[in-house]
Amino acid sequence: MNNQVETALARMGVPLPSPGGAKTLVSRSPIDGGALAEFAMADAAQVDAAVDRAADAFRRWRVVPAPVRGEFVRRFGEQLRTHKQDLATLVSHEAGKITQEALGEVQEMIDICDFAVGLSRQLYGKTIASERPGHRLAEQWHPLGPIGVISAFNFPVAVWAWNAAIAWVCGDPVLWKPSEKTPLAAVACQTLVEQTMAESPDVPPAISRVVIGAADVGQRLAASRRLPLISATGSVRMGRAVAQTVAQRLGRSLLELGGNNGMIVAPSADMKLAVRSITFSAVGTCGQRCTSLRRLIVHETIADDLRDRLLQVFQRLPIGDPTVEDTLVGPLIDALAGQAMDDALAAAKAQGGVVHGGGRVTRGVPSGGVYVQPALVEIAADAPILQQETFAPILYLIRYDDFQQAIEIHNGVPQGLASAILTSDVREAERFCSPAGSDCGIVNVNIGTSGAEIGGAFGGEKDTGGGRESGSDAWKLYMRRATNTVNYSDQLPLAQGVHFDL
Ligand code: UN1
Repeated sequence: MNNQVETALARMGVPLPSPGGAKTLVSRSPIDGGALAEFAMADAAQVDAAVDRAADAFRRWRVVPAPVRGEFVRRFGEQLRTHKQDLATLVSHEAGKITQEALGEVQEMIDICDFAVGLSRQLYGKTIASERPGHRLAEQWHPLGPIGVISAFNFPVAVWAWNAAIAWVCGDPVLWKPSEKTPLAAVACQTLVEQTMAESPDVPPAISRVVIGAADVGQRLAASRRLPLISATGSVRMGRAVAQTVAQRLGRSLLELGGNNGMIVAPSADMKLAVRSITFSAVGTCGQRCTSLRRLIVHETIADDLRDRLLQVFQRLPIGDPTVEDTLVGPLIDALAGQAMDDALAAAKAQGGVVHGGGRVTRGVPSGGVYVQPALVEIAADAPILQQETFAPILYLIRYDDFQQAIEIHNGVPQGLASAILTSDVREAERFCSPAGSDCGIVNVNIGTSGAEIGGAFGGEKDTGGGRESGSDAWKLYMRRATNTVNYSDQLPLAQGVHFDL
């Protein structure tokens, strides 16, 4: 195991796993392919036992006052502040993120904890004017039950935290199945939770559990009637399978799936701002965010200029070991991701695309990792490859001449997560934000597609799955609403003026 990882684990007090049982999972660093740790995979009986314990914990946790639950989340946020650097080190080594982005991911966890603490005193229900005299009509929000969280490798800790912090203040225990590629970061988070619990006697320990395993563990959670909500982040394929299983038992699912995000660059765009925002969105996290920019829809009058500026920047991007300061592009997660990138570029070429860059980087990078030169591909709007999201730094450049056509190209894909327009024309900006504009869940003006704040609701439409998590009123999905009608009179008037006289 790597020294930096060992030190970070020791500083956080993470016990090194000692896997028993037949099936184990080896976590490997995308930096050099080296093994980080080996974990036992949960079998069906262990998953069921974890669900049972979560269900028991729910009975106790749901009656703890929400502000007291918030106090626990506040302390967990403090613990994250103390270990921000350590956890970020694990994220860098296990997911391949550059230090700045790994720190940003942990900051996102801290931010959602702060948000959830405030929320714990604001789980408001409405009081509604009753049509009947002497009646009070109001709604209350109650804890929903244990929640299953299935997360992806690319945000190995933050997306769980969005769910966990909100679920906990809402009164729900959380069972977490992390990506098979990032179990170590999950175990470290669980350790920090347990340390917070040691000083919180009100908290039933089983409100937080990690269950490590492959798709069968996710499916077992999805099928469990005792988990009223499954929140899943990952591929459209995974989301479809989970959603069908959850729907079968009429459970609730919150899905955050593929992005295939687009940006329109209008003639009036600020070009300096364009180059920075496009580059961060397209190559940040090596193009492996759900929010990564994949389709650049550029007005034909500025397309050549913007292409040249981007190519210049792409050519001198520092690519390599993500833990080295100044690196801006780390490795792809694994060899399969490298293959997917190669396949997409070959398909783009076959469909008439002009490919710039996109090759492997082998010099000045650690051996054993998959390091790539980001690709820029000039291609026609109707190329079939544009319909598909590839989790790699490939930026397709499409030319447009008419603004309405640009919006149609933009919306003409199955996914609908993040979108952006760069323009100084207020009419274009507002049209993009209007009901006839972008059909995505995230619609940005003069910033890139990635890097959303936690305060807004996060998620998207169409194949992205329709879920919203993180800020705003996403908390409502983690609670059940009870509508109360209380008659404090000595009469029994019926609603809708119905007479039913005995
Ligand atoms: C994801 O890629 O699943 O908006 C989440 C962003 C981050 C979250 C991305 N705040 O890029």
